[in-house]
Amino acid sequence: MLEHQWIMSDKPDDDDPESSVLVQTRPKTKRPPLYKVLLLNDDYTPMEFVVHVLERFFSMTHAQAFEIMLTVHKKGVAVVGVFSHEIAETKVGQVMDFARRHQHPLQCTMEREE
Ligand code: TYC
Repeated sequence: MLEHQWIMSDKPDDDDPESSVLVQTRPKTKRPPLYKVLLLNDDYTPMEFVVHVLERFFSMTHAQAFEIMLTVHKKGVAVVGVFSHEIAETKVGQVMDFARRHQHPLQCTMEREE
């Protein structure tokens, strides 16, 4: 993205450092990156537990949660939400902690969006 532009004087002089100036052409308001939260499949975590996790931490309806759980079960992984870095980290932590407390190997990770 072009955020600066060289403005030359009428009579450019390569030897004179003040014959051109760097000015800002528009304010730099870069949006902070977003992060995908991914849920991974495994062979041991019960389907109902995954559905409950999606309802509880990702505010999905039972039908939405069931559908996403099945996608993870069949494909191995699915994006369950897209958040700021801080919120994504919190969600991952909540899921991992909840799974560990219930002794399920469920894995949840985050990945920066392009
Ligand atoms: N594969 C698990 C089973 O058959 C269910 C499952 C779905 C586990 C999604 C993890 O993220 C997951 N019990």
